[in-house]
Amino acid sequence: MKKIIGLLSLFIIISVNGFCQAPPKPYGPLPTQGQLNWQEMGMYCIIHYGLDTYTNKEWGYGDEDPKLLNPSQFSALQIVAAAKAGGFKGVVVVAKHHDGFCLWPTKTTEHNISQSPYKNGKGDILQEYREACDKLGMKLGVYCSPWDRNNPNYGTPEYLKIYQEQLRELYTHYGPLFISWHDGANGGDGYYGGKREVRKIDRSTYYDWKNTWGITRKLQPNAVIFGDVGPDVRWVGNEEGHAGETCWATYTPHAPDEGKEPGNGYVKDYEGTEGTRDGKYWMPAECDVSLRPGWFYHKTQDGGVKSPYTLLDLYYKSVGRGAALDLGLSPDQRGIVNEIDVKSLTEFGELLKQTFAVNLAKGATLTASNVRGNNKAKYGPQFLLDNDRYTYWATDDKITTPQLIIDLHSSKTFNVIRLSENIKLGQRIDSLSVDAFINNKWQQIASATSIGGNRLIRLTQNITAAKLRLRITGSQAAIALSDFGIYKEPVHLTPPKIGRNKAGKISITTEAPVSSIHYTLNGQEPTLKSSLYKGSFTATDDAVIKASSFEGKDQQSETAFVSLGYAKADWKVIDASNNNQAENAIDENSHSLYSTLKQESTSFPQQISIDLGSVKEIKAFGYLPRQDKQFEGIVDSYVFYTSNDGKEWQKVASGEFSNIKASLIEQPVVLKQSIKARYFKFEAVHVIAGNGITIAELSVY
Ligand code: FUL
Repeated sequence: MKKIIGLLSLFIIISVNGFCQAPPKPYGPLPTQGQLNWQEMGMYCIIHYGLDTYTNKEWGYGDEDPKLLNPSQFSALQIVAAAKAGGFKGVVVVAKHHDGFCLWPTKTTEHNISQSPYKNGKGDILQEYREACDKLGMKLGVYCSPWDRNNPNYGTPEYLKIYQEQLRELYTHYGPLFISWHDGANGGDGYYGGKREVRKIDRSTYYDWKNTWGITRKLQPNAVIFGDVGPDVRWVGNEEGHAGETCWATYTPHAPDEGKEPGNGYVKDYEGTEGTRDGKYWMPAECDVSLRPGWFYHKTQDGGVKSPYTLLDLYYKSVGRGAALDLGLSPDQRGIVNEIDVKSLTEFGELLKQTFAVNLAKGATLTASNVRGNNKAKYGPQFLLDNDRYTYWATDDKITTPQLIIDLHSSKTFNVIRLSENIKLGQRIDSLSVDAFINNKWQQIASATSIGGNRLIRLTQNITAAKLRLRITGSQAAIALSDFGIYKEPVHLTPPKIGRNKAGKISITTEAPVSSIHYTLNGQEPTLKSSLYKGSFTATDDAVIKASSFEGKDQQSETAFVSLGYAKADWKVIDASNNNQAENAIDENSHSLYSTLKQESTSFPQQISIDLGSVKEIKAFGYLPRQDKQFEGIVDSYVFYTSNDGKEWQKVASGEFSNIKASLIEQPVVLKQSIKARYFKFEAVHVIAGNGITIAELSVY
């Protein structure tokens, strides 16, 4: 009896002291295993390669000839290796884009790779990606566009069966897949087996998403499903690669119209940027953005490849906000990732490794104001430094604003802070601050909201301190923080910015003073021996300008690279639907707008005609839409004319600016044949919203 009483009291003492303390109760919606795997990946690439690569389009119409697909060097291995060099963990292959052309030998449509000359019609690009991924230890996902501008049945229930069968084929033959990617684009018009008409569908019902997703669940149970409405991973609401500064992993999607069910392409997508605190579903964001301005390869965009530091910036704004970074790669006409792109990816990968190689907080002594049940062995702050995202420091249920002193033992210099919660227990923390002990007092150096699976805080300057303090300033429940790290991003010089004014003068500027700027006009990489920039200068038409900033002898910035079209000094508007401020369309200023929005007349088409001042050889033109995030007046369907006298016009191109709503970049149109002309006319046939047109800038190349 005595023994029993003794044991019992020991048990009570242990319980009171918390040795048996139960883990904190999960808070809110929780991630599935597939979502946890996805979160751990952090970044992957989406690969756009197909007939558009050969027609210079962003959205094929559906009538493209499969014979165009005849790459000289296609190599899935080179493409996947390029992604891997950038530190990406997988690739999402665009198996079918809106043009309906399938890169695998599907049984569902003739419009597929077997009709192309590639490997004499025996090719299977999906299979090649599967093998490349296996070889390189990368994961594979697929994007099969629901909208199909080739299929004669599109818009009928028959097509849904075809689409679902395409998914079945992909899931059955090319798994295991980590993601099934679905977008929301449905432009309406297309080839549709020769009908060349507009087809509208009800986006909330047509694809029967519930059952369609059921196919994924059955055949690829570990894959996450991405879409505007998830259900596993949501679109962040822009194609610029950034999540909101506050970004919740939970989300409740809403339809644009009250009382309706949201669907892909039918959702208040801007709400995806921040997500919803206490939203109904665990549905973290994916930030998709392409390495080049467009999703497909266009030679004219060779100068627009994002630099390693631009990618690093996007990494902080996506992965660093708990989202994933999905970077678009655009293999060129050879069927490989262009050398310019590979260089940027590789340097970005190196930069990431360098920055995050050493957690400078390792070895620190951590003292917490509260530990759950006082059970340090199980819930102590030491777990913040063990590199395991699921072991964690937890507090008692009532303690939601604890503090932690981090004694680094010696002065450390850092400029990045990393934190994460054990998301198996939900997203609990609302906000926190970090202080550093500098000049004998605590000074706040950083604060953040929505921690979740990953939170990176990039400081604007280096901090040197030996002691830090972490203050959780708001949490919905006892905290379950799993990681704390401080890192040093290498110093770098930012590349200069190259601009040209209406008078044709080129200027090269930097954000902060540098010792010198050097540039080239012949396409070569600038060195200290290249021309020294002394002030604005005039260059010949169509110049390719590359410039770098230098500090001392051994510090060089990344290269800024622009390929300028014809200078506009002699250009004049000779006619426009609204002559008021029409010159804004050709003033080399992307912020000034030519607009006909406030006019009485609302009829289309509307035009603007330009005199180039002398006869030029025109190879391409570009339309830059307004850059202020408004959609009114943005042209998505155009006709382009040229003339030698400004009276008789010849139509030389017409078409759509396909993806312009999601991606507000300059829309380049390469003419089938270059043409000599003194005048051009840009005609807007249709706009995405509003009763007039807006033009930030028109250029010819
Ligand atoms: C969008 C598409 O319309 C674009 O063309 C591109 O494929 C992008 C990744 O998704 O919805």
